[in-house]
Amino acid sequence: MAHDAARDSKDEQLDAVRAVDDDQSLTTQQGVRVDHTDDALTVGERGPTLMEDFHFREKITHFDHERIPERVVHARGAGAYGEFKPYDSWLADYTTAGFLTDPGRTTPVFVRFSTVAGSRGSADTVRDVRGFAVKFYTREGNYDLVGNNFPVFFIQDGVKFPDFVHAVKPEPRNEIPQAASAHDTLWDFVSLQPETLHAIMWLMSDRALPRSYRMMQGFGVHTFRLVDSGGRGTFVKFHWKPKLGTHSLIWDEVQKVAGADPDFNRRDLWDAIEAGDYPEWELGVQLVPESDEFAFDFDLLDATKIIPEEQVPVRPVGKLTLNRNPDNFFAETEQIAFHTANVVPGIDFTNDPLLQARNFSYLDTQLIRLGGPNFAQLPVNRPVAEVHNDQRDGYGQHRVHTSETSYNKNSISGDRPRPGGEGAYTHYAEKVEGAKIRRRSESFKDFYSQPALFWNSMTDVEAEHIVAAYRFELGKVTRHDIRVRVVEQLRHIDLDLARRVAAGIGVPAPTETDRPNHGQRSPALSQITDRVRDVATRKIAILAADGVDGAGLARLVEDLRGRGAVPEVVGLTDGTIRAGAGDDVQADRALPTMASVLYDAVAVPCGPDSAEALGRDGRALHFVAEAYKHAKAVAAFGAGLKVLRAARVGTAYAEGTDPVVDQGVVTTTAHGAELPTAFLDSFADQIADHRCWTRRTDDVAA
Ligand code: HDE
Repeated sequence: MAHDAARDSKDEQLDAVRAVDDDQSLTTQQGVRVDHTDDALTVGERGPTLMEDFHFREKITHFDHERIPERVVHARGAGAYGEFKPYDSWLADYTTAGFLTDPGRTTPVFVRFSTVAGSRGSADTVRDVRGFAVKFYTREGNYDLVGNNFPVFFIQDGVKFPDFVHAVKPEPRNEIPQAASAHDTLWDFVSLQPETLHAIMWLMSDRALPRSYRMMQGFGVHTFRLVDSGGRGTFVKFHWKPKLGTHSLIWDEVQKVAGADPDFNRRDLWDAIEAGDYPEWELGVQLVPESDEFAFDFDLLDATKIIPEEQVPVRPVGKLTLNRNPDNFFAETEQIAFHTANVVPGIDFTNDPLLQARNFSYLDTQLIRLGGPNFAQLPVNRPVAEVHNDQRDGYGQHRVHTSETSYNKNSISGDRPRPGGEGAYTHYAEKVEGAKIRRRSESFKDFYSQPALFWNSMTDVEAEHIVAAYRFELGKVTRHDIRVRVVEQLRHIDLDLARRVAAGIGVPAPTETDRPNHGQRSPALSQITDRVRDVATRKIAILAADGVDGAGLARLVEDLRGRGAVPEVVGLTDGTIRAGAGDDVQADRALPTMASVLYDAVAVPCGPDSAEALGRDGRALHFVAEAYKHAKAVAAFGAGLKVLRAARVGTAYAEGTDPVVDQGVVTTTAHGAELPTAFLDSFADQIADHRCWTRRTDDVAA
């Protein structure tokens, strides 16, 4: 079938260039077999190394040149291959892009997720925006949708990008802090550049702490343009909605995860794909006819604004599935080169000044990162569409061009390659005229209404997290005047927000505002109001020691697996855990190498000896107590309840086999193979809830 052919051709291309390492003799780069690589060639056993040891010199020289510059922003990332398929053809009324409109087509993709501020080795779980960059290898050429997990950006004009990035990056004097926005220069910039306030509000929200790349939304951010077969344009915003819903970690947790597993998000993506739990997102679009360009109280060209979903619904287009991990991180995830100007017929730009700047920057940055103009020939960047042009030579040229000509027009090669023809990209014929000026449009100048919309749309717990985040970040700012200026800005968004933040950072609380909150809400902005409830792929720790109720544990594990969750038995050590009743159990993990922050929920099974041993172990008690503190689902059955009591977790426990659910803590006195279905259902229900926010403590809010 035609769509399989497109996919196969990408896979075949990759196969052809994939290095075959297995069962081969070691050779030099020239193909000469090497007899020995443990010792350099020396004069005698203790003598000097010889210049003529070409193997030694080649090996070391290559090693010395292994690094390429990391991305200036988005340096830390994780990627995967997959495919995109439209559900049906309705979008054909608006665009000629076949990969979005032909349900018979499966288009191969590579997606790279990333953090923005940190360097390549920084921790995954920091407070930051996440990159969500998708390369579609379409038959008409590569299309890159280089988006983020926030729908708005920090600045309106690309000329401010170096200023913004310099402000958020580690400070120039001492390169502190790494991968963190909580420092003077960022907040100095924010206080003086109010267009940042909307994206900053997102940054202070739970959106900046995704539980998983698989559980975050993606946005194209800019208003782009779809173009139909008649040349008619329609404004479009792109959205990715994760099948598993949008879920976050909490602040106390992310800081601990950064130590316990700095690769938390990268590992999560890798493990899910290896396990066959292929992450999925739905692509949706908001469409605005060109006649409605000025129908909004903000400018569609302003990338610091959203179109509220309640105003223009997100209409589903198709499904993205990630189903294959890369074979080599450097070759694929590091060398992939995205570019906002990689478009295909049917998709075009608008005059959003941020997008226009990006259309310059991404090509420019690849030249320095990938060392020359031939990076599109790297396997991960190669289109599945055929490439013919007269571009020649340059560093890293892999093609052996055989044509006698490299110019157009020519008579010698039959005027090939020749421009035009069916399917050629034609730019949308937008009419523009005006004077050359350096001036921000007046229509870009409302900096406060949309941050207020976001703030108004939060549930109480989300709002508390935002206040706590501002307090933390500004609490790290050493200059008092910067704190004061930020509170002054917040006052224009919402007086209550400004007062609550001020109270935590030693700044006098403002008493009035000249800009009252408009009171509007967009419920779609909350992660809690309208959330997807699902236990699929959630990780559950089951704490066990010798004497555990093997039959009850087996029933719990089987039940969770049946629901698509990922239970792991965490023992006091690795190895076999002897069961008091039922079968012995193999520990999947050992307590000293794991932490509750790496799991979504915790269960403590029956078995008096097991419970006794866990109840005496400080690490086990901390494990349960911390999960409780982080508002996660906790379950125990039979003697396992003792461990909850010892850890001071929960207050109302079951007194019989009927399960009791109290503040996300699920208990029953039953055990063994008779573990009631109602208990298992209740536990799954609590996990699906993501967190039990009614059990909040001040610590959690912070
Ligand atoms: Fe980027 N951005 N950006 N950016 N961006 C880069 O390109 C830039 C912006 C985004 O996984 C760089 O290859 C400018 C918005 C992602 O490889 C660089 C401006 C959005 C990625 C660059 C922006 C993004 C990048 C660094 C303001 C969300 C990672 C390395 C005009 C819609 C892609 C590279 C990957 C990467 C420039 C603003 C998202 C320097 C000048 C807005 C996801 O070219």
